[in-house]
Amino acid sequence: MRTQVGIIGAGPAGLLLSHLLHLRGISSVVLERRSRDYVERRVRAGVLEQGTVDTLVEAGVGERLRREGLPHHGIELRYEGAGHRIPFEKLVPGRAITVYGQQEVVKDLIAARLAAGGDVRFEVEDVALHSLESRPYVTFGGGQRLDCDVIAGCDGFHGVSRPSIPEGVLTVFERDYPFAWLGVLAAVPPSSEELIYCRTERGFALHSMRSPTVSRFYLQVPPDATIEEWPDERIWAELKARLESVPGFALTTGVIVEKSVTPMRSFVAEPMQYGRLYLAGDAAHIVPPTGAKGLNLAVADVRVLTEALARFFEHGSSDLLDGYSAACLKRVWRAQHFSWWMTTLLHTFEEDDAYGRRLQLSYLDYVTSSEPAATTLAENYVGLPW
Ligand code: RFL
Ligand code: PHB
Repeated sequence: MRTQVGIIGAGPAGLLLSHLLHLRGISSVVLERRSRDYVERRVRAGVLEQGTVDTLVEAGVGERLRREGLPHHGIELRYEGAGHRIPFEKLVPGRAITVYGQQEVVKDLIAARLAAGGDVRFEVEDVALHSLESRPYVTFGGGQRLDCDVIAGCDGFHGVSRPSIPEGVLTVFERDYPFAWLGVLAAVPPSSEELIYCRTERGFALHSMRSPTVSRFYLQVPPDATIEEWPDERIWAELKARLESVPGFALTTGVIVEKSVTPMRSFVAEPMQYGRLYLAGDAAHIVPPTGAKGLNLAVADVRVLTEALARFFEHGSSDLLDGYSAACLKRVWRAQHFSWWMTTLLHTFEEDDAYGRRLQLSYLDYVTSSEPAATTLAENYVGLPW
């Protein structure tokens, strides 16, 4: 088999890349380890930056997103018994975020690829990358071979692409946090119109949503926490203890339909390319989800890669491809800083002394009272221009 771009992974990065390349007349084959059902059900991100929404709409895969996505013009920071709104419409006029589940984006992209006759293969085993310096190819599924001009490693943090790069090429920058997030999807109407980022002495809590009838919550938990330790009653009690910290706020409880524990980590591998292999999305970098940036960064990478590949295939010039990593890393590092900053601002750190807590509260007071400080948060949150 032969294609122009062999894409490893059918997450948002791989699927969007395949779709954007198709629009530019460039062929690709997507190889995904999991089943279609699995990737369409995997509950993850929910906050799309304006630029991500625009990208999906312009690419013709935003019809349902426009109909069902929930535009948000602010978020609440809640701490010390009070809520403080960060008003995007005032601080960053004309820019907002849209709440729309990642798995809905994935469903829309898979449907678009299949409708256009795209080659997306699920449940593909034993993917291995070869000859990355020139004439790259991919082997998989007991003896099958895919020859390509270029390979796009879009297989997430635990994929095979990044580890296929020879030792000594990549420099890794990382930070682990001494906590994890317990994510919960519940069939209950949201108790707030906007997202609530809540700092308490018991730990961080986030109230998000998916639709007028489905809510999404996250709780800061110990790094080794397990689902078994968190029966539904305990989750609701803890969410109430953290979120019901302002007068008059009552959390609607009900049926929990999904829960999972996610480690919190910051990670960047540089450069994001080696020979004819280009990494995009979580395969190259991870942010803690507090800044809601991971999916948006994956989309930003893929936009840059599409332009670079279009130039390569249309004009035979590899100048944009050569500069791919450098072009992406500026945005990547901005998002790294923002996500680290939101995380350290809002979580409790066990080793924290009273001094550290005072610093957090002082910065929260600053962000919620100074317009320039609030604008810094707002413009990073809604997403800096491409
Ligand atoms: P993905 O989505 O991990 O997709 C990679 C795909 O590659 C497949 N794969 C393989 N296929 C073939 N062979 C192999 N050897 C393979 N190994 C892996 C995998 O099965 C998978 O289908 O990476 P991608 O496309 O780069 O997308 C990145 C996003 O998924 C991620 O950054 C976001 O989910 C992060 N994130 C958030 N991002 C936001 O922008 N806004 C948010 O609000 C937000 N909230 C979150 C999040 C991530 C979370 N978790 C669970 C990590 C909330 C949470 C809780
Ligand atoms: C979500 O709705 O899943 C979500 C929202 C905001 C975040 C992270 C996740 O910062």
